[in-house]
Amino acid sequence: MTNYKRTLITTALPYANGPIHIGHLAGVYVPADIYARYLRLKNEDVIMIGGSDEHGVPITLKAKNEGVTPQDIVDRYHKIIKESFQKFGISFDVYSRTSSKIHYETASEFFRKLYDNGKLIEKTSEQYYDEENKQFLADRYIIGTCPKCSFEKAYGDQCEKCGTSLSSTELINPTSMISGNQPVLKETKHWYLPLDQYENWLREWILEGHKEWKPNVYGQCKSWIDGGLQPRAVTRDLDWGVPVPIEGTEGKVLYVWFDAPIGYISATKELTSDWEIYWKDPETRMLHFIGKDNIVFHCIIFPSVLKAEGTYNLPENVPANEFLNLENDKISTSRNWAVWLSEYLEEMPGKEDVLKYVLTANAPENKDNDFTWKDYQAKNNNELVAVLGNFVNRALVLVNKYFNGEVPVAGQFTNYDIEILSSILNIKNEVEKSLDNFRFREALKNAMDLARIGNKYLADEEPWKVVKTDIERVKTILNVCMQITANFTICFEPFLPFSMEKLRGLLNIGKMDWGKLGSTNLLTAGHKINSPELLFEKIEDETIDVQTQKLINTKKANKIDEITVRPAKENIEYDDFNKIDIRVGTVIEAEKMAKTRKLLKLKIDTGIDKRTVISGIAEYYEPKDLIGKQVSILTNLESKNLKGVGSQGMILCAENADGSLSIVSPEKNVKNGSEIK
Ligand code: B3M
Ligand code: ZN
Repeated sequence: MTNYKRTLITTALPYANGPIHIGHLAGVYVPADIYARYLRLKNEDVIMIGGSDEHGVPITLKAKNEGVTPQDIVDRYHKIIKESFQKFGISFDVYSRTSSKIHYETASEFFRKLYDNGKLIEKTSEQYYDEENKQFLADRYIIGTCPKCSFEKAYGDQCEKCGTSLSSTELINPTSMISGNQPVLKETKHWYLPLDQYENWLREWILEGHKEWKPNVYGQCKSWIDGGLQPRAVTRDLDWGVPVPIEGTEGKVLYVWFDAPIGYISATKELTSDWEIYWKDPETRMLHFIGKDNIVFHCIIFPSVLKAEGTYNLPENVPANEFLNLENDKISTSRNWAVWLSEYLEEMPGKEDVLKYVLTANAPENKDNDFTWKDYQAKNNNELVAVLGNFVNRALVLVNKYFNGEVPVAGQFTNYDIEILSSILNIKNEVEKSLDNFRFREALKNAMDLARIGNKYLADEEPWKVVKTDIERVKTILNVCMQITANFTICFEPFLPFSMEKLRGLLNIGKMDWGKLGSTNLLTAGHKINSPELLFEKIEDETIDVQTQKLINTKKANKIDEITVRPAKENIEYDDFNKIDIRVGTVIEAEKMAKTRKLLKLKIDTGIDKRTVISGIAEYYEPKDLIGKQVSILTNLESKNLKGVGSQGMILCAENADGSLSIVSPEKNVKNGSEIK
């Protein structure tokens, strides 16, 4: 669409059941924000919509686990998410929520219109029901054995082990997560959108009409359409959500994926009474920014809903991204494997733009990509500091030093000067071309080329040497450098808004339109700038080590969580147990056994005697830390020869998931020789 009057940008509504992490940012919010800021700089009519998705089973499940209400959960996370987006500088025009009154009205009206116009079909089917709790079970409320891979904790809609999507009736030994009982099948009535009837239209609209969509998006649409579409239920038996607006449907709500995209409309209503021109005027261009797991909902299902309603625009493009991994592992909320935005903002204050930069430079645009803290550090130090920051700093320092902070007058330009100045316009064109095609990492790279050109120019011209012989020439060189610097404030504004605000402060100038980018006279001679300050700071290893250590701790904690507890052993008689003689003793000597990695030689005062015990705990305990420590010792074990030393007994240890050992000691000090029973 080349002739559009305005743009409506929607960003996927994050579930309000957890905070935002870098995967969300890289996939959706950073690119959407860059794009919105770019259009605003061009003075285009644009609005960017966001909000929390507050319905759905993940929220009710979390509430149940914590023993609070779903409303408590969404109130908590909506606040956290909204605040961290705001601090991070994601420039939503409105950040709404789907539990709002306006959304309930909008979603119910929408459903009602489809229902009244006969666009939905009514169908009764058998679904799992928990008789103890008297409720139908959403797919996520049922676990059982995966028929494909035999994983015992597969969900009713998907096995997270092998990735197969399932329907709950396929599970072997289905169990209700609410009562723990086996659910029964019971008839229930629901409303369906007959997607099969939209298949031909979708084929034409997307597969014929939108070949320009990103290959990952187009490809997914094609495989869904080619695979044949089935009617899709748009209601659920659940007590949290927008109630189905039909008489006699108690206990039924709209399916979360039916109401959530309508949340974009509700949010627009909340923003402006002119909402209809953004949704219905054919000269409005609608763009959905989403992650790849949301493609089918935004390209197939929601457009079919809009088409069924009949008066709304369809999306013009859906620039969905692939996934971002973290240190070579899939980001996961349940495993706490993420960099959380709220924590980042606290632990790395003033580094909002650094994260935006790294996430854009590494954006998972065409394939999954990886975030690592080492790379974060390298991009900050080698690019933001050494290229962009370095040029700006040198230019500002020299103007302050030689010309008292006044932009000098340019004299006769050399060919090289002219070449440099005209490259700004070339770069503008490149950045535009990339942004217009949603290629954000390429756009950022193009913008960085301007900083590279500037650095090379300074290195070639060496004004700090020329100053000794030709001050007039230095004036020209630094005038050129100041024009480049002023152009940065436009060119980098969409990507690094906080830093460019700071740079404008240093240059003592206001915000300028995108149209001015490329101008070689943004700063007139004599304009007074402020004293220089660093735009970006080097990030030291220690800072990065803190972050990587956090991830190492998470890995450890997860490993311990994953421990599979061995089944109980067979019962024994008390008399059998009574044969075992376990005493409390104190370590009185400890040393490493020569030529072994694992063994310590201990002398234990058992209260009965003082004896030598060889124990395989050398990797987990320092000998000196053991002296004086009370341990549990199995005393009547047949003595054993280990590496030529007799061991009279065994120190009892608990074995961790990672195989490490932890000595079992009495909780309070007791007399040596006390029996453990
Ligand atoms: N809440 C799913 C997600 O976070 C969902 C997006 C809704 S967009 C209307 O992946
Ligand atoms: Zn499986």
